[in-house]
Amino acid sequence: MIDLTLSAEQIRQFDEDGYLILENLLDPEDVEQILRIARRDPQLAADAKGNQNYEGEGLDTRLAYRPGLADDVYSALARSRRLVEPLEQLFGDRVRYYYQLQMMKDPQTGGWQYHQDYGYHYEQFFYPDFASVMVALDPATRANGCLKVVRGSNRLGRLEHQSSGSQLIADPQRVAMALREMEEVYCELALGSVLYFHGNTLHASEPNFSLQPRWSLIYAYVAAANTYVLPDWPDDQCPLIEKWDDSKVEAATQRHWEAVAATDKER
Ligand SMILES: O=C(O)CCC(=O)C(=O)O
Repeated sequence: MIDLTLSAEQIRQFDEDGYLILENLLDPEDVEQILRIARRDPQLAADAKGNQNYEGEGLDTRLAYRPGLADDVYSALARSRRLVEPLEQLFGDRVRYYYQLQMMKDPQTGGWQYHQDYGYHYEQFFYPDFASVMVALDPATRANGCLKVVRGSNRLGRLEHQSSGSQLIADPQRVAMALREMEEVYCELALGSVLYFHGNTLHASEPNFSLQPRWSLIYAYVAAANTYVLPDWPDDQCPLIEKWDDSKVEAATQRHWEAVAATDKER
């Protein structure tokens, strides 16, 4: 069984820098299979929409947002101990799942302006014990618009956010200041690598002007002890994660693969 224990240095890095990349956390072949499913998945194609994450002119950002856990490979991965166990150590707590975002960043599609994910979800959660976990389904490079983060911006607290096209952006004056004071880091990810970033880490991505797609899965989680601000939040929307081992994730992958293959035959 893979040892998922983080070092004290990795935990310190996440606390100070606001992000952590774990290389080889997933098996690249498993990731390739998830991408194969995603590319043929009629439900995903139906859920995909274009966001205008810009004012005026720009390229649309293609994504699917999904609340709740389903019986599919994406939700199986969300429960995988490979993803969740490191996060438990970063939170120092058990983990509740919140939502998933599938980014389908094909060539000539757009990115995101600087924001904090807790900037979006401050109304739901009292504490910023919120993290996003990005799984690269294609290698993510600077050329195909990988995520960029501002190192240490998690320590700024939650910034004011305002609308810009389809998205909320962090106060542009504060972002400019952060970029003067702190380092902007392009998070290139190989297949199998996973990026963890704190809910207050400023992050953005540039459009994909390359010929290579950059698909990814982004899962949002909160620490189990976080407090819902909204009254009576139903537990099924933010369930406490029961971790799955590799064999359960593999079985879900196989089921989903057979389902998309059967749909292909019906067409
Ligand atoms: O994947 C990207 O390009 C950016 C995604 C993002 O900013 C987000 O999920 O909050």
